[in-house]
Amino acid sequence: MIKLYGYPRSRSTRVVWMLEELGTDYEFIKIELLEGAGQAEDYLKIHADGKVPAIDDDGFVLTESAAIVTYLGDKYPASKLVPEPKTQQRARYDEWCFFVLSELEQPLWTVGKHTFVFPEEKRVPGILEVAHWEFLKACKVLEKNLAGKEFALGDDFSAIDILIAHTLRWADAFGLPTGSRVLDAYRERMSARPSLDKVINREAEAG
Ligand SMILES: N[C@@H](CCC(=O)N[C@@H](CS)C(=O)NCC(=O)O)C(=O)O
Repeated sequence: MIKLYGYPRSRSTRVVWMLEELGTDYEFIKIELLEGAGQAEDYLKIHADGKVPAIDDDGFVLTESAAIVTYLGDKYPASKLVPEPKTQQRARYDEWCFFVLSELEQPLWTVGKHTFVFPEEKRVPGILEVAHWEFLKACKVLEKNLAGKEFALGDDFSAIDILIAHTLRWADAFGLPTGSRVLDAYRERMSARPSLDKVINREAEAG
């Protein structure tokens, strides 16, 4: 059974969401990040930087949320949650993945780091305004791409919707408006998926 090392309402939520969409069994192992468990010697053997998520699939250890979600989609091709490798649709999926991680998440995480993640002496308040501006720029691009579409890749839900919607839900939780009705409606549509209730329950069980 796949082991997922995670922490509720973190980037490991993306992997929990994917596993719930797949309907496969998995073990959720909570890493008590706030108590420093990420830096424990044993956990550093799994994730060299002591972060979540990480998975252990029968001895194969993988980190990075987008890489894990994609790996799981490839492992269960019948789910059609990740387009087949070596196709144009897969290239489109990859394009979205890189966009989410490098353009959309990056300024959002800058806001997170400089408001509640970093120790106070490392926070630079002046960066918040420029990070929000950058986030809104990325939102505009996303809006153009999502306009008139039910899902990011067209008519069917896919793993990229998990990555985008999770990031938009994070922005909402951080109190950062997207400034876009299209994006807000998309986020709410994705949030209404039954799998997300299961994600919330599974994370709540972990404490
Ligand atoms: N790019 C990584 C980022 C992982 C990451 O930063 N995880 C955070 C939780 S959302 C973490 O574990 N932070 C603990 C730390 O920085 O020590 C991914 O997408 O998996």
